[in-house]
Amino acid sequence: MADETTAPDIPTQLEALEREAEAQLSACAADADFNEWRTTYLGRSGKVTQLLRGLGGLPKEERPRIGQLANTVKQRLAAALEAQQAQLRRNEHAEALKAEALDVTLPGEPVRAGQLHPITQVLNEILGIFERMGFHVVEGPEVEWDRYNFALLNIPADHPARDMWDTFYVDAEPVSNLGSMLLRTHTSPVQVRVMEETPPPVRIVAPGRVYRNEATDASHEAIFYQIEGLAVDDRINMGDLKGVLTAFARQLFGGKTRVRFNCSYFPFVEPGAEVSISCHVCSGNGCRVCKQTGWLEILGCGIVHPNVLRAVNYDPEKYSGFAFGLGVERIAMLKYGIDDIRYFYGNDIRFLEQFR
Ligand code: FA5
Repeated sequence: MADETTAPDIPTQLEALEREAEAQLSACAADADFNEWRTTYLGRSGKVTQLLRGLGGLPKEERPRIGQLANTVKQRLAAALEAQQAQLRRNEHAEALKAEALDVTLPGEPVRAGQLHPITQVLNEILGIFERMGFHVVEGPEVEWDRYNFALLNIPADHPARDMWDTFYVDAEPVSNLGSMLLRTHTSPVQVRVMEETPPPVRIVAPGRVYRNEATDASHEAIFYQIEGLAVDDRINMGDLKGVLTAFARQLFGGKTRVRFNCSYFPFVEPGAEVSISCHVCSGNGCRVCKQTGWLEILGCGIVHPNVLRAVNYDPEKYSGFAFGLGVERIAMLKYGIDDIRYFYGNDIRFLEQFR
């Protein structure tokens, strides 16, 4: 019978099919290949199943053996598929790891370190100079009362100097002995606050932000920094003021700097002066920075007015003092040859980075 003669071929065919399937499997490299392979060999109408269709023609007693053989082949192929897929996953994982591998010998990305703002740097430098001369650093409020910003500094309500120091007022009811609440126009109120609290001798510098109701231009900001200085003791005179400020200017701008005192007017000092330094760019010969004058103005100063001393219950017959107030941005501009104050607060990193 035909079926009888084909029966011994089934195991041989199974073996050949298994070898073919294994060869094909080893060439599979992606999920799609595996799916196709599974359909071709193990699917419901795959090659193994098709071969088993011949089982029906086998003698009855042969069928279980051949059927079992076929099942074993199927199981082996299924196991081979799983193993091959797992191997592929491992290879992919290893490749991914390799791709992500970090070469620790490569130079690192530089960390962008921050820095102090140029105004903070100059402010610290100025304070350091005065601290080494024995001045203490103190601070006062930026939101002030009329009393401290003006009245106790010998600037009564109708004084014309108020126009020069016009400011921004806080929308609050004036308080009887303090007056209106405002943003301070200078650091001079700190003088008064310190003297109110401390008996002489006093030697302080007071840095801080001040506010003015004015249009900005190359040398004016509406918000800027000042440093106030105050020394009160018995027998303090103009010579002390000149000595301290000359020493300060030479430390900041160089030992050859010449210092000039011109008469000036501030209601809270008498006499008052404006201090200029010889231009450090042209050594006083005249250039663009000093507008050909050879001199650069750096601050206002003077001998504390007796009215201010009286207002804080200091006896002007016994004590005297000097005071000064400088603009930090203006000093920084002179020190670094910057021709527009607005660079400081323009937040342009290319400008700020130059002060590392
Ligand atoms: C005053 O503010 C006085 N309180 C200074 C003083 C203190 C005099 C103690 C006597 C005794 P003045 O308004 O001139 O003075 O300002 C002082 C400094 O602040 C100026 O020399 C200048 O360097 C700076 N400054 C003034 N206005 C501006 C502004 N709008 N922008 C930037 N800096 C300014």
